[in-house]
Amino acid sequence: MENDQIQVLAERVDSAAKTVTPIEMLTATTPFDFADAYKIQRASMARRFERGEKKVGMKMGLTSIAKMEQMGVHDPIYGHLSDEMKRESGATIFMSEHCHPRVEPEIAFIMKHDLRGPTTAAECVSAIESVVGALEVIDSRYENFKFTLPDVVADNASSTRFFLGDKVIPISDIDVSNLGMVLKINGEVKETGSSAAIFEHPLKSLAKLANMLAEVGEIIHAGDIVLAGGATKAVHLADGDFAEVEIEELGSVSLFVKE
Ligand code: OOG
Ligand code: MG
Repeated sequence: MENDQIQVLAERVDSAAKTVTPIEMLTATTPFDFADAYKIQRASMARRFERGEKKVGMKMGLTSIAKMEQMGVHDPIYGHLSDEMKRESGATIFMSEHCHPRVEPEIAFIMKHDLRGPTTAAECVSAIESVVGALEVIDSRYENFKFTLPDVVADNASSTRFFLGDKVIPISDIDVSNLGMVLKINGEVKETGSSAAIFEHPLKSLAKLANMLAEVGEIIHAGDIVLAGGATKAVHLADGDFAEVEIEELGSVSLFVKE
């Protein structure tokens, strides 16, 4: 795909996010492959960075084996995180800033050193500083939250907001392989799961991200926040909701939703 076309599609998805207006899938009129989808993602992030947003990390998506099997894919996807998307636990999101937000429980790694693929889950550990619990709010810019995989990649893997818990645990003090989690909305249990659902092991997800980035000559940087991927299905959010996840060892992370 020509660069001009990449820029046109990046503008379309970026302005859908900016104006909170869902759009038709990009591939409905212009089919493209994964390589072009990531170029569109990077071009749309470049527009955000030109407006002053700062990159703070990366996220993995579709890491759940069940979800991947269901969608007939073998690889997860990744997206970019900016400071504009970052919130503290207990903060509020506004429906007016989202098309159709959903929330999912995650865990996040804070990186101590650069991490360069090819690498393995075991090798990744020494590049990590600490682990925190997280909630991610995803909000597809496509009508009805429906998309093909190249579409969702172009849309920066539906990234919109993420919330980090305040319990920061050094990686040496925690085994992240099987942390139980309970997601409640307004006190009602909506999803339960384990960090083991994140690509079988959150460290495997981190290694996979480094390996996918290596294919395009990029790395995970020291200081980056990496969201490892949703541990359960994502749950719809509506005005007035209070969402809270309780994660074994990592404590709780919460958010409010207002109009
Ligand atoms: C894509 C993003 C998925 C995750 O953790 O699986 C994601 C989507 O489902 O809209 O963030
Ligand atoms: Mg996610």
